[in-house]
Amino acid sequence: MLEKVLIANRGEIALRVLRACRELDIKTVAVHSTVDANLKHVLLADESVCIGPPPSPQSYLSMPAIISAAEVTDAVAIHPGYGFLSENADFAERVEKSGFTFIGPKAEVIRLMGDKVSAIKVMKSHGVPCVPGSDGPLGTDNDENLRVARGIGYPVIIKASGGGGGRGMRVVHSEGALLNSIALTQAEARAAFGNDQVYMEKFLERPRHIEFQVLADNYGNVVHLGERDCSMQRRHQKVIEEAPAPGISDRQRHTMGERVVAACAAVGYRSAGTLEFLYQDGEFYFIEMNTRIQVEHPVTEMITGIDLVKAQLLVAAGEKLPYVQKDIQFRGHAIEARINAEDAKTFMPSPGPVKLWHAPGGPGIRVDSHLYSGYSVPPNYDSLIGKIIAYGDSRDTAIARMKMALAEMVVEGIKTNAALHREIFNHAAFRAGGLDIHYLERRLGLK
Ligand code: MV4
Repeated sequence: MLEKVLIANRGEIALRVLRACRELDIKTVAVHSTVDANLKHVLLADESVCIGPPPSPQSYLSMPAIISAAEVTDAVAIHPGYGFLSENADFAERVEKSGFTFIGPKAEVIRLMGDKVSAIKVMKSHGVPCVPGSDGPLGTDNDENLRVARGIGYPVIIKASGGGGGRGMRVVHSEGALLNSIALTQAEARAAFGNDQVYMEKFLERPRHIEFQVLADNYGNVVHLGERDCSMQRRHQKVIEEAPAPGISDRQRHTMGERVVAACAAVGYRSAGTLEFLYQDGEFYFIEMNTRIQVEHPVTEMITGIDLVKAQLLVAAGEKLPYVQKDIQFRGHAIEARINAEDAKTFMPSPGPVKLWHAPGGPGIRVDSHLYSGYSVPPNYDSLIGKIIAYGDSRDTAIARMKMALAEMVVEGIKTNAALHREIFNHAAFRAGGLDIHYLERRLGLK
């Protein structure tokens, strides 16, 4: 087993990784910026190292600071969590070249998936359905680009190959706007990602966002853990996620699962990963792959009974997956509400001292949060302060439990988005399930 793991992250996910390490008797090193010395996982870790000032580029994004911290503490492996350096192929490579284990996929696979054009190409070639599109990067031939768009049919979307997660894209509704839109997206992509490669897809107007979780070891064994519906989002920030996705049949899950597993096996995938799809009119379309543990991983854990972070640690230690696909059973329904330190109406961040934190509980309620009374939320980072995960034998039970949990939770001193959640979970349209990715923004717009 790994002897000592450095946790290259902060907040709730750093605490989640620390807890998984503790279960496996792995020693932990927390790294933190100067404003983060009082983070819960820093106080609990076996050792901690201050790696720099509050701005992320000088601390949580500083590769030399993190690798030096691993060196001085004799850590053997680094868990990157999500965000920060988690999908940085150069970081994964430097970690491994420095003699540590990177808890994630191989650097070359992170790089392959980081380039959306190559990710789509490899997925498509292994039978994963993709959005009708340019099947590769757009070239400089205007007539050819006009032909490609005409073939797909308007509206189309131009996306940066180096983008992802909502960055670097532009919808084009008619032929007159195409060439200018391509040029603008290229210019933005060059400035933002240092890579002006763009591609074209049919723009789906009312899709749901459904993603498949995979888990793989170092020996070619890959399983899928079903799907999550992440359609409830605002400005590309997910608000609520659930598993399974409402209305997806066992048959569809099985078919899609087989395909994503085959594709991941073919690229030599390792660790936890997520394939993002758009789902519209009964069809799945792959759009990108995330090569990290995700914020919403707990809903999958709740319906499968598999601890994804422990699994990441075990496969990083060289263990084989202890299960094959037929051992994976899906049971019940889980929903996650992301609790942010922000105004529930304006979404303005609300950092500051937490005067009182009272976590909800009871049957089927899991709370992943680093909050404690007396903790102060710094203004420098993401506003996620915790996640409530409600599990039940049915979606209705999970929702009922979530409503109780939201009513029970107390956070004093800072504002949170709990009131937004209380409203959503009481709303008939949400209770019916299967809403598209624009629903929340449309509805917030009406108020
Ligand atoms: C799309 C799309 C419609 N059609 N691609 C946004 C984030 C990035 N992961 C891909 N995104 C989209 N790609 C085609 N061909 C709509 C979106 C999209 C979206 C996707 C998932 C979750 C939220 C979204 C919000 C706006 C747009």
